[in-house]
Amino acid sequence: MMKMNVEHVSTEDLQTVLGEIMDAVEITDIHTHIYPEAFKELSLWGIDELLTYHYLVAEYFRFSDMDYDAFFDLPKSRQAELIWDKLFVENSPVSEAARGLLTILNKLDLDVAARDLSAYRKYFSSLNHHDYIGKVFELAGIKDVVMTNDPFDDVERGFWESVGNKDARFKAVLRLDPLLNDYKNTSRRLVEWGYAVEETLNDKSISEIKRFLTDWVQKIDALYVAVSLPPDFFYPEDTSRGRCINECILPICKELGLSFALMVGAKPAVNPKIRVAGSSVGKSNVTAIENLCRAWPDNKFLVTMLSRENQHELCILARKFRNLLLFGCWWFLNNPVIIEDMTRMRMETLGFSFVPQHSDARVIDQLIYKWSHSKTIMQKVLFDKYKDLLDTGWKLTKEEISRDLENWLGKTFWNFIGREYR
Ligand code: HDL
Ligand code: ZN
Repeated sequence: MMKMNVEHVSTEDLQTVLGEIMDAVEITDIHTHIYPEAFKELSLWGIDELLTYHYLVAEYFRFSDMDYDAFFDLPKSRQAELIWDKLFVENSPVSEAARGLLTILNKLDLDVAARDLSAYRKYFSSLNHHDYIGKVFELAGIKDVVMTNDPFDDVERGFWESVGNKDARFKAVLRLDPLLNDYKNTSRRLVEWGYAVEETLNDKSISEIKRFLTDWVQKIDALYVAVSLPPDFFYPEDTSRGRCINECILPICKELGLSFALMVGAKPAVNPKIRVAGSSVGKSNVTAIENLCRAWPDNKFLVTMLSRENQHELCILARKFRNLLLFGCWWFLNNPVIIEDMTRMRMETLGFSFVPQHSDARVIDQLIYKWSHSKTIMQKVLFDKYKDLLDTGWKLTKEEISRDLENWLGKTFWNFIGREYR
């Protein structure tokens, strides 16, 4: 066969080529908590929302002995000022969440050195919400984001039952924490909505829960079904959660061709006084995931675990089950020291067959810092891994590197969930 005169990437050019491709790749962010502007007060953006991000609220209380309720009773703008003064003026903002806010200001070409909160507020107040979303997606290199949609949240359910989502950049996911983690109280909500379920999971309840799932998957066009589970989650387990997974969720996911995302290891309300910021982390049981993947070979499982101590075992498990796709450096793992460790371990164990990151953004602007910080680390790992290849005499083309990153940051996810990669 005639040898094509293809251009190979030299070691000297590798860093530049990687940077260009990383800047150009269009990312699917597979797990976020952001909303299109049609969802009004749920669609958070701007400096005061960024400053009152629950990560920064938790960090504020590390330095303040202010009464918790007194803080939360303050207007958001005053909370923001207290956090700004404590974490950015009285102390250097070296934490990942604090540095992230400065990255956003920097990428928006604001004068970070000025430390001028009123100037930043003036800038954000001059912006148009819709246009700003486009600017953030462009700055972050994001093509589309996957939301977290909770039908049990009255405000969110109201938007789905009135305006719905018409912004193609925002994809939906059916999130089921209340159903799985608090079935007794949730069953009463389902009855209010016309689903003839009972507190006991009898056959009628099982079929009505399946009807509820089908109705909502179709209403929001869910890409997958998701749940956050505590560290003590196990499968199989003879609980309402275990039966709902076994007799409702997995059969419906199989019938509709949907993946089931399990996010395991969150300990809710460890300190309820700091509200959303009050959750913590616990080591989970990877065998639960092993049992699910083996018992349901025709179902697909997207999995992320919250404890650093679970990561290697989970990584090895992914080598055993092709219906398991690991994703992201979730929440308390989303710090550079851990992101680099996890990404290297996963790549050395799984090649490109995992989703390296998701932002978990709650405020739209956070896409900018969460992806800027992670792409820097991913590029560092990729340079080392590709250089290792070149050192063996292997040859690489730009097209191959582009292919790898397109798969890694989007196509692998879309292929796994069985949806058209645009
Ligand atoms: O349950 C989840 O999806 C978590 O990501 C929580 O939303 C958590 O509070 C969070 O925001 N993590 O980043
Ligand atoms: Zn989340």
